[in-house]
Amino acid sequence: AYSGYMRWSLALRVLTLHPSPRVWPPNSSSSALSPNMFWGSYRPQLYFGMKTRSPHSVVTGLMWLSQAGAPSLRHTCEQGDGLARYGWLLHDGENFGVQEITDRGFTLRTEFVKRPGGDHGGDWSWRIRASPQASSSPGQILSLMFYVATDGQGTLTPHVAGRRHLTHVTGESEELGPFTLRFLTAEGGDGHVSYNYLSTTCPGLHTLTDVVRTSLRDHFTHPTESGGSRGNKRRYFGLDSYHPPPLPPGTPAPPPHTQLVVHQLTLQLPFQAEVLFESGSFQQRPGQLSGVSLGTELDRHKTNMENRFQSIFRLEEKGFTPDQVAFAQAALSNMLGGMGYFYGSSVVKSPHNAEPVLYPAAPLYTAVPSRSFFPRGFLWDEGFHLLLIGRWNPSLAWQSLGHWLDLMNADGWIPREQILGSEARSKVPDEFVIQKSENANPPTLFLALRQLLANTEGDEALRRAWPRLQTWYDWYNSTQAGLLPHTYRWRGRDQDPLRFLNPKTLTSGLDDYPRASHPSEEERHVDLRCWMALASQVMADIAERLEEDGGRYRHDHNILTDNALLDHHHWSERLGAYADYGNHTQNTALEWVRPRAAPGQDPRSVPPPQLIRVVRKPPRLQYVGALGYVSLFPFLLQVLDPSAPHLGRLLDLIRDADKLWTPYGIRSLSKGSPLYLQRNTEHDAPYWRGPIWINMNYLTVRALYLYSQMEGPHRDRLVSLYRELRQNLLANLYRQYKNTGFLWEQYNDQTGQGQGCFPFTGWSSLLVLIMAEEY
Ligand code: 6A9
Repeated sequence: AYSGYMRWSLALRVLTLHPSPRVWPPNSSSSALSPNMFWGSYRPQLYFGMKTRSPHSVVTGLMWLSQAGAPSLRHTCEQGDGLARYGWLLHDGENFGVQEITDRGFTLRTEFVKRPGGDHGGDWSWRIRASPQASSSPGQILSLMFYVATDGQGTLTPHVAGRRHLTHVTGESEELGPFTLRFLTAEGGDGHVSYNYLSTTCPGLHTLTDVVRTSLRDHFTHPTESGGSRGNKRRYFGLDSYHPPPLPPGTPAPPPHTQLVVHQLTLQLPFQAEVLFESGSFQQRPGQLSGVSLGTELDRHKTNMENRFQSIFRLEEKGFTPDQVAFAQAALSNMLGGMGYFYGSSVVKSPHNAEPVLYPAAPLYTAVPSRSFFPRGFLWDEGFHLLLIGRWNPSLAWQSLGHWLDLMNADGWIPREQILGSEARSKVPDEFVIQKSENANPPTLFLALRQLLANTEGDEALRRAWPRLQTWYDWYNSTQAGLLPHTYRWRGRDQDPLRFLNPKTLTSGLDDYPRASHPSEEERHVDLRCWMALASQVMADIAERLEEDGGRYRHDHNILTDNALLDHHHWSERLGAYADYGNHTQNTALEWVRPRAAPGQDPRSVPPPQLIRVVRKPPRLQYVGALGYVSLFPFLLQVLDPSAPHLGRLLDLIRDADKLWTPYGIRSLSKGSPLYLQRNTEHDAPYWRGPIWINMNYLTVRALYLYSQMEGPHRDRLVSLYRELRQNLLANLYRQYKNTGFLWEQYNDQTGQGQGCFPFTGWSSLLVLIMAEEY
């Protein structure tokens, strides 16, 4: 609509970061200002690895390779690896972590602990214990590969004893200064260790697995006592040398971006290996952090964490068994151990640019929903994550929250999914990379903020965040407004009406949850309205805390919580619940349609049949007849008055097993809803159309609890529903974790079984707060 100068200045605004001082200035994560948080397991996409919170960190990691059967190299967390279980048992987000990984026939225990000192983030040590499972055949041989790699800056020097034994690596980088990485002699095995190493360069961190894989040769032999008749030697796959794939003639070789040094040790199970990182500026080192002293440090941190966990969540007092407490500790630990530090640019599309363009490069310290499948930041997921993280350590929550707000542009937009850096990019198919500048995502950071306001620890960050929060709030109000005053509409719904049974609304976070069948300007979305009611309240509270003028936020809040107006816009008497409104028909279906050959056309050139949507009855403006999570929002976010007549009716729907209630939690869409468990396309299985999601169940359980504390006619019912739902959720999550080894993305509403991706230790970990009754 705009032309020339106007258009380009709008295009530029999209790519311009918000001009107010950042909540976390660029150096705030540096070793100088935040030494104890400099190193960490900030590569959650790996089974085990560490880096620093700096843009182009030197990285370290572990790969392993079982020498039994077909070789399969493990490095990045992959569902396809088929590991029986893996995850952090303990991880305090700051000092140490203990993880257990069950592969085929053996278990790896990976532990790290940090030791502050010097000017560059201090030292750390790793201990890897590899043990055979009782059932596995004796004499199994395993290789561990420890590596260190640069990301465009710094140098590494391998130190090799004999032919192939890498004993240590010295190096230096901008942010680490000089350092040494030592590989101590492994203990255990049957006394024989075979060594290999690799020192090479490659185009970037995203190629590490490939480089190592293609450097393996199986002509090495490992001496064993039980090796059988052939001279007690066994062939194994070892690192040999890396030969980059041939380039087409005339193509210049890409400049080496990454230097990679790998130490491989091969030995019989069980054994234990230690790796030590020593910072050059650490002057008064009280001895090596290895062996007994490493064990002592790990124990000290474990005890600290267990005590702190006990005092914060008090699960023993609530009658949980030690095993259930360990389950909760693992859930929290996976949330914390899933925190990553990413750096890079989003790829952004705006209405003012024909082509996608790069957003400014920036850092993001954030938790991730899933280490295997989505190891990156998602805006609305993070608001839920921070509810748990903030209870454990408000400072970590503030650091993440500030990083997210610092990604805001001058208009007030924050890209929803953060795919930053080459490692993150390599995990995402191209079509999912682009972020659109008109698209929102629920402002759940306000949920987190409301909780963080309970103490004053973050007040300085809050003050810096204030201008950004104001712009953010305005962005929702100006870009996601509905046609009528005080109504809202998610932008960015799928536009192609032929392709989808019901066009998706990815921006709402509820993806394929049914909305109006025909997206239009008349639409209004009740979930977004309730999110904005929450936002207005938190904005007013923050203004008060900062002694700023919050009048307009209070004003908005009063209107958005006016129950008569809410009912007027969103109560559907026919549905008996709150609803979206829009151009809608219930009478749609997917059908196979075979295009007809034109007269005289060769029948073989007619395109194959297509599954498309057919509309049997034309849409009209009306409430959308979908009953599910969206129908509950005024209750979930406490917009509804405790004495509202509709409250009782929502409780009926919640408790009705033919509608939302299951023995495992509240399902996303009523059994009686037309789109219940319906696919959206041939390839799109139902997602938010029946399964149980834990973020929404957390909000439900919490709402039941909060309303049960208020004066009102339904208190007894609220109390009993609260108890029942809490019990159902916890029993099922615990059972699934025990049976499958993982927490999952969603849970089947018929069986309670975990489904979707795993491990999913994002909002599913909110179970800890449900156990602790922290709402
Ligand atoms: C697809 C495939 C390797 C979908 O938890 C993150 C989000 C939620 O924010 C959202 O509410 N998940 C939920 O409906 C996962 C989204 C994953 C999209 C990436 C690319 C990568 O394949």
